Amino acid sequence: MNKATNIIGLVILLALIALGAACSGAATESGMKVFATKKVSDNLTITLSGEDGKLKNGQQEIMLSFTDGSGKPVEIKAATLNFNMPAMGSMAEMNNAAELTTTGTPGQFKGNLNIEMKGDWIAQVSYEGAESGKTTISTKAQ
Ligand SMILES: [Cu+2]
Repeated sequence: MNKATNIIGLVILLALIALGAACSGAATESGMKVFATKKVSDNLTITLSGEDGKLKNGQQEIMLSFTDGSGKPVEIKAATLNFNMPAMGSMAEMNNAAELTTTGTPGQFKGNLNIEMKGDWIAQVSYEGAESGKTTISTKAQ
């Protein structure tokens, strides 16, 4: 094979990889994969996603998304996200809040988060905008 054929081959390979990534299931726009979801109403579904499709023990980036029944973004202007673990025996209640920042997509927030231990965490979400309220979603850190 000459150089030109090699380059064309490489370009085709990269295009196929990009296509494969775009088609993989449950991936969000950001390339993150869903680990928890809650349908609050016909007009609102809340989705939590992460790099490996799971909530991890430790420092990580996550995504909090608000969409309607057809998967379109819902205009949420402000949101908070806290992960709570109730007291267990001698261990006090734990709260790990995500530091949220807005993205180019309305209703989609990026979150910086440090989960202190593996186990069951209750994601506490509050939101204001086209829809306002608060809810909880069960999650598990692995
Ligand atoms: Cu704990």
